[in-house]
Amino acid sequence: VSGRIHNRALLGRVMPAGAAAAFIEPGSTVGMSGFTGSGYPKAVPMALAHRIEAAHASGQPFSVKVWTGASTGPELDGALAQVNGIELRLPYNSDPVCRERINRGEMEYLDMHLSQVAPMAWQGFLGPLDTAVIEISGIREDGSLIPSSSVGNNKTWLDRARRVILEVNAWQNPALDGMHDIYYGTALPPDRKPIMLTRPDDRIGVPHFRCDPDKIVAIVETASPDRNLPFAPADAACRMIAGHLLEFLSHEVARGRMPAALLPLQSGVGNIANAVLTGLASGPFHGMTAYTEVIQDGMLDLLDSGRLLVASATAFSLSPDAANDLNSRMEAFRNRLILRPQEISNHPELIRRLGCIAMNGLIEADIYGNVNSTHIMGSRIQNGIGGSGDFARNAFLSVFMTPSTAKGGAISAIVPHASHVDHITQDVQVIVTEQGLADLRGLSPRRRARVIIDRCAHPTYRPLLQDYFARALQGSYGLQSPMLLDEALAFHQRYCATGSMLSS
Ligand code: 0RQ
Repeated sequence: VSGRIHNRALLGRVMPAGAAAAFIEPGSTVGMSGFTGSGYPKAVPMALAHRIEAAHASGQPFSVKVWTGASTGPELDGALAQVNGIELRLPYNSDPVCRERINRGEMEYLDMHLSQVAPMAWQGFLGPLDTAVIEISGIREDGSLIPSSSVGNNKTWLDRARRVILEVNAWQNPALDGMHDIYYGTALPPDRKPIMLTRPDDRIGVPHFRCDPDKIVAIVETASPDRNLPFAPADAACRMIAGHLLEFLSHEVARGRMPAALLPLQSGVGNIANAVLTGLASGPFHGMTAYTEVIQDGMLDLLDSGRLLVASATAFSLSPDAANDLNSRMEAFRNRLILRPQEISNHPELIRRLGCIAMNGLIEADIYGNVNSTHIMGSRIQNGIGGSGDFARNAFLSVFMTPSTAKGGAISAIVPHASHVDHITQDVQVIVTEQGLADLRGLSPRRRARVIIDRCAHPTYRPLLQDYFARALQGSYGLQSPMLLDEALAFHQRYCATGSMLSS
């Protein structure tokens, strides 16, 4: 026993993962903790996967619907998808086994704005929640729960589920206690009240989850690390993207359009977003804050550099080295990091009030600035929209970043027409590639097209895009956003047919 369970009555409910997983019925809905590879349950989902596998081997159907905060880890999404145990998954996934199943049409996937998941669960749109499986770092004497390395939708799953299974993970640092801010003031319309958070470091809630002890049917003790992939070292393209963006932000400060400490930063997932944060650590800005979803390696570097004063998020998303580093120095960071429920970290009201600078990755952007963050060639899901929509629409400044090409140059990230749209042109103010930065604010669609093609497209694709745009100006049905209907997706068609968007 880890000594992390201080409530005597609940000590009696400790059991092995297999016994806990037996509470989960075929066809039921399970709300799991976990957000970008942290704070997800690690033992019960594996035990459930074994149960499912055994059921399938004896010819019994067995699958569950899985709701989470965002992506989790191989012991959850990977293990359950491997045995074909997930009927429906929401709201964000980056697991490769799940991705394959989704793209083969074997798994339903509901890709949702992360801020909307908890409210929709409360509204009842998603159906009933049977079981919550939540990783925590401890149970207090009074039965309240100490959250672990992500908060995500845990508060909502604990409140809404008929029964609760807890995983108490002794790997999680005890110094996490006190870092969380769980807000219990949300309500459904017409009873919603303003959320009184006006600075990224405001605390508006309590440090622990409440949970009706009668609903807790099982507690499983674990001691396993969060599993995350290391970030790739920043390559030349990443560094150039970061350089263009830092130069632009300096310019905005010089023009008096932003304070010298910038505005609260939001940074998405992925290598480029991480490289921008690393760049900021040696840039000219001091006294920065972050109001974001995930704390990745670059955010810790920024805190270490002293440039970033405080970061508010819903989860850590760290490489194994950074996770170990943070774990060894958690005390030092405790007062500068706040983890909140994702409906608060991503709340449109708060993002708009604080005036965040949103910085997210993209799959492709079209010449008018519509952004596709999720689908390859219009139909294959990569990850999901995640929180990018929550932030892009409501931010003070919405920036999207990408290398100008993918797959060794066979794909242009700038295309005549986006094959799928997650962020409409009105929600996209700046696009950055290693080629340059397009400031789209105040520009009409035709002007946007010229700037995006000239500043962001790769030189190999620029003439093709210029040629398309010139002909669209001649042959389009209307001239607000010129388009050749029979050619708009020709880049994508060519890639699917030949493996390259370049014409032969
Ligand atoms: O695939 O690994 O097979 O080579 O997409 O691309 O260039 O490594 O970039 O890691 O920054 O991810 C949009 C996916 C970018 C991410 C996306 C392929 C590319 C590679 C990854 P391989 P990179 P990144 C906060 C905000 C949506 C959610 C979001 C994302 C892989 O940023 O998921 O913003 N965003 N959340 O080869 C074909 C293209 C491609 C392409 C990239 N045009 N065509 N493949 N790739 N562009 C966090 C949360 O919400 C939780």
